[in-house]
Amino acid sequence: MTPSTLISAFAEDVRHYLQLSPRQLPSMYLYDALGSALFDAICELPWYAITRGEMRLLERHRSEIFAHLHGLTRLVELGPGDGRKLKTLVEGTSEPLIGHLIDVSAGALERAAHTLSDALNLRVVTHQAPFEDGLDAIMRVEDDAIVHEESADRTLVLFLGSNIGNFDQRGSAALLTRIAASLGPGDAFLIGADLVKPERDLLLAYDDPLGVSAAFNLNVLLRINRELGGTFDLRAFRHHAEWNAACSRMDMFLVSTRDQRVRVKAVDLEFELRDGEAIWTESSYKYTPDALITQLEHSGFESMAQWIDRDAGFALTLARTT
Ligand code: AVI
Repeated sequence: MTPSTLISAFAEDVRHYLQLSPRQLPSMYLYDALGSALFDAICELPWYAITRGEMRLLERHRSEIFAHLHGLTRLVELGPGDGRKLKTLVEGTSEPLIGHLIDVSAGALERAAHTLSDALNLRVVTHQAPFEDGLDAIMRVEDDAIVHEESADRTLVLFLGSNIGNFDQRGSAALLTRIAASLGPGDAFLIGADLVKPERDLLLAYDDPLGVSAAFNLNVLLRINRELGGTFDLRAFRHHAEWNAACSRMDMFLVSTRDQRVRVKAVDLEFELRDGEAIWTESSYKYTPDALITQLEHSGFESMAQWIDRDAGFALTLARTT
């Protein structure tokens, strides 16, 4: 996808989602350069335990993970973030590996590739693409290799950081099924998922006392103003996070603090927001360990092992295709 295609997809989505009821903005647009930096800051907060919990699990269990995967030559990470998780994992083996990184953001790929540049046993290849397209492209080439070289190379797909949490039930089922379908016999999948925990912990994680989560959320309005000629007054919105127990998810909103009129010039959109009206910007689904395994099983995987960090309430699950 070229940068101009990405911008017009952003414009199209802003126009479409802001006119829904309730108004929404897809969470993927939270991650411009500033949004990504604010998300990195969230990961350092004492109240947001996902990143630390997952790093502990990767460090503790990486040898075991590799012991399950004979003939592994290829790692494919969907959304590698800053690259530190993959680096921590590959430090658990001295075998030479190829690491394919897939992300829509060129900046994120550059950053991850830089972090991984001193992992001596890993050759990094980046793919600026949506997850499914990138994965298909990589596995097509792999198919060629198998046909032409009769190689038995194995692939491990990584989907870490509880990124699965930002997909709704339908979206996550579709993505997991697609991943399973793209893999061959003997290939594997490692997924990190945040677990259901006490509501007060979740509220602190998504509405922290330092206001970093609020800045992360509000930044999407700043982005619309800058890239699409929006007229959002950031001071007239507040961040709100709440636990939706029925759906097992945290929801984030930007709530208008007065009656106001907003324009987004690039898409010729103008609308009224009432005092208290909310724009829904993200959902973060929380799993139980069993629910995650069940979802994997419904998507064409069987679970091989699961490790849980009780302090963070976080699970890493290794699965293979059935
Ligand atoms: C990237 N994703 C897994 C984060 C989450 O926890 O859902 C994004 C995030 N939103 C607010 N804080 C962090």
